[in-house]
Amino acid sequence: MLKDNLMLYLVTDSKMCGDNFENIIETAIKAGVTMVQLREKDITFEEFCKKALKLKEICKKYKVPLIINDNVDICVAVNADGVHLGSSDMDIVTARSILGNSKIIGGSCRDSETAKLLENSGADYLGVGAVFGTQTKQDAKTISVEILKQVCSSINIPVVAIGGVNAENIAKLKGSGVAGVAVISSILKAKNVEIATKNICEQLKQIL
Ligand code: TZP
Ligand code: MG
Repeated sequence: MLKDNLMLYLVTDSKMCGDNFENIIETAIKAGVTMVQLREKDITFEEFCKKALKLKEICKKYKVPLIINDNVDICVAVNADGVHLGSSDMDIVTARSILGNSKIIGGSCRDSETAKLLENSGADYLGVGAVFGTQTKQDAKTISVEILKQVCSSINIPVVAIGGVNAENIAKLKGSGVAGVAVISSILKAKNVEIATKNICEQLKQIL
C-alpha cells in the first residue's frame, strides 16, 4: 500500500553525495528507506535518465518505489513508478492523462485548500512543508505543525511532512496525521547513513 511506502521517503540530492551516490542510496534503503525520489536540479534530460535508470535497478532489488521529481517525460522514459509535481510543474490532471492510473503522482502544498484541489485533481499523496527550518531548499517557507494537522485532516490521501526533518524533531509530528516523512539532508549529509536512517526509523515507529 502506498501509505506504507511513504513512511520514510528519501529525496535525493546527488550533489550532497559525491561519487558515492548510488551506494549511499542503497545503504539508506537497506537501513529502512521505504520510497525514493530522484530530485536533481540543473542536469540534462540524458543525465537525469541515466541516474534514474541506475536508481531504478537498486530500488527494484529492494522493492522500493522510485519517483521522479518535476518531470513526467523522464518518468515515462525510464518507466519509473511515479512522479512528484510542484506548483510550477505540469498539472496533475495532465500528468494523470499521460501516465494513467498505474503510476503514483505526488503533489506539494502548504495549506488545506490547495491540498483539497490537488486531491480532487487525482494526486495519490501530498508532500507538505517545510515543517521545520531547512538549508536544502532556499525558498522553502516554514508552516506550523497545526497547519500540517489541518491539511492531513482535510483530505483522504496520505501526507508526508518535508523540510528539516531529522531524528531529533520527528516527535513533534506526533498526532499530526502524517503517513511518514520525506528527508534529504538528515540522511544524505549524515556521517553514517546507516545509523542516521535507523535512528529516523526508530523515531517514526514512536509516532506512526
Ligand atoms: N520541499 C520543501 S522543504 C524541501 C523540499 C524539497 C527540502 C527538504 O530537505 P531537507 O534537507 O530534508 O530539509
Ligand atoms: Mg518541482
